[in-house]
Amino acid sequence: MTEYETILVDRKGRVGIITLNRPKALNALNNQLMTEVVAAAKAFDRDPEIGSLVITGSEKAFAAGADIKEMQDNRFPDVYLDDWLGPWDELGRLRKPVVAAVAGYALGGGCELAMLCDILIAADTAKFGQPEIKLGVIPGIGGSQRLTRAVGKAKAMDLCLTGRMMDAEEAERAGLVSRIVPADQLLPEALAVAETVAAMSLPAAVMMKESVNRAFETTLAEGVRFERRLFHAAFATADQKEGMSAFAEKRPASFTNK
Ligand code: CO8
Repeated sequence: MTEYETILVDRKGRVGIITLNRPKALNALNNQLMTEVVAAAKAFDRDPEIGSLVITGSEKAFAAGADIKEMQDNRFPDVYLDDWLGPWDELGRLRKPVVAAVAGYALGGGCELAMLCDILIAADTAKFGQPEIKLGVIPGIGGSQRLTRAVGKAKAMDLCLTGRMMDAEEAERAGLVSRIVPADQLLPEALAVAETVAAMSLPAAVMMKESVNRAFETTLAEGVRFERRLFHAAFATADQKEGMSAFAEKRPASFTNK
């Protein structure tokens, strides 16, 4: 397996696990970490033995945002011409489902990274926020867009304009988080969810992810049309035949991802 310095990479069955690992900086997202997370995630995405991913951090911090010390001297022409942070968008283009397992701080880029994932599971210790305004900037990898779609304008404006943090309960009520678990159950729960997803037909899971994501990008009518085309296409897979035969024969399905 490739050597990384700012993340740990592991696999459990068909689940690829990426753990952010810059404990001294509360997993602040520097350029090296960005490059490594994107490379590791894309490698899992290409790996036929992997069906889903988990991205997690430490007990204290999922990630406390972009690395402020690294970026403080950035200049506009350089970051603009380099398309700085552009690689993060590649996480949003992963085909396989990604579970974010968030404990502690998920601030700024950390909250944005969690929102780039598909299922967000929070420990009861999680704290979410977009505090960029306190630094004189705004979010840079989709925070103002994805947070608004997730929690609505009122709460997004509240969080982004004041820079305050919200706890896991508030995040779940607002629709950012899909479930909250006790902190010591976070990784087992996230892995169980990822394993459940990875045991499904991979083509169906990828279609499902693509179809749900389409809801954020298009009109209802277009989204329903898109879903209908993929639904029809699912009948071209061996897994559809297997899934429905297994139901009729009252046995568990055994998918081949074909
Ligand atoms: N960048 C760099 N270093 C950090 C960051 C950060 N974002 N957060 C924490 N650290 C470092 C601290 O400097 C400190 O280092 P040292 O020991 O060398 O002084 C160490 O981590 C521990 O931090 P604290 O001592 O501050 O720990 P506390 O428990 O007292 O406080 C907090 C924890 C509240 C999380 C506090 O560290 C904090 O406020 N951090 C900054 C949070 C923040 O403003 N995040 C937003 C950053 S801007 C951003 O994300 C822009 C998004 C644009 C794109 C994103 C691309 C990835």
